[in-house]
Amino acid sequence: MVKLAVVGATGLVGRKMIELLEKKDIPADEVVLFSSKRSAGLEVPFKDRTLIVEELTEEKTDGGFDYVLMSAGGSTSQTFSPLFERHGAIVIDNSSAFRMDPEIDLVVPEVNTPQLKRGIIANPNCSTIQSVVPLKLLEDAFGVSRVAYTTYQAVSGSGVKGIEDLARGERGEEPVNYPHAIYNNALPHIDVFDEDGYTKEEKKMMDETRKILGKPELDVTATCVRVPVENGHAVAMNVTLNTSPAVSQLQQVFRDSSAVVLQDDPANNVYPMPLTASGQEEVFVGRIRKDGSLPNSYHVWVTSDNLLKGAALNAVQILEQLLNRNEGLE
Ligand code: 11C
Repeated sequence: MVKLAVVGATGLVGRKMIELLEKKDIPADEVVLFSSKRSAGLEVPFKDRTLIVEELTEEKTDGGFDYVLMSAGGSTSQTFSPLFERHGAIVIDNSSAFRMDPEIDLVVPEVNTPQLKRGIIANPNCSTIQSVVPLKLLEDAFGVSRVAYTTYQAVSGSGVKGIEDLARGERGEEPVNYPHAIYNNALPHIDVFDEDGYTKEEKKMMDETRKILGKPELDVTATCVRVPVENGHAVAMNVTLNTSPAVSQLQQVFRDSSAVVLQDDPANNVYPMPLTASGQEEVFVGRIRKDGSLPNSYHVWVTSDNLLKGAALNAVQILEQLLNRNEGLE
């Protein structure tokens, strides 16, 4: 008997989580949907029934849940994830609230497995997830000593508010969510600026990459940019390896792996794009070439659906990992 909760069930990521639970036929005997008071009462079709979204309160965390998929923002997670944990659930949290806590696992199933010192597992930032999947393959094959990221991030990463601002711009209206128009523009500004000039999004990519790969000394830097794309993040990675393999060897590593899809035939205009990644579950890699300006260095272009592999799908894959592990114990 598995009892599952989805918190933030009416948000962009929460809705994708519910779709994936159904699509992947996750063996949950009971599913309870939670939201804030504002969205409580909404009806959500799930399998052969209709679920009514409930307001999450402290008392309801004691509902006998085995697993909780949490996508309700940092402050809600800070309050409710430890309560669910205390009542015996394992929480898979999509917020940044616990990611860098040394006791908390930060998991991408293709890369690492949870140690479960705590009953909270953090789901990484979307642009980090799609980057570490190909990086781990390069790390295992050649060793990675440095990575510089430049991101091209879709407005859906900001939730419905971001999509609304893009639509406002198309209609010639002023933005509400972003400090400048996103339509016909590119903003080198995601999340707030730190004192050293980096944004929190850039820091997340740097810190989370080191933690997930288990390489605290890895040289990582990032520039994160919001672009007027509705859905699907792209990341230009400049990677320095420990050796100097041929480009064809990198391509072969990606071709041989089920964790990524290689799309690298520029002569025929084949390369990963947000438009073709959107709605898909995979991480796509291409435009692989040597960077002659630095020893052992390569360019790798990566796209993925930021709401799926970048958020809801990765969380559901962590849940599948846990359920399979429990099955193995029986
Ligand atoms: C964005 N990456 O595109 C962000 C969204 O820490 O999970 C996800 C923020 C996070 O704006």
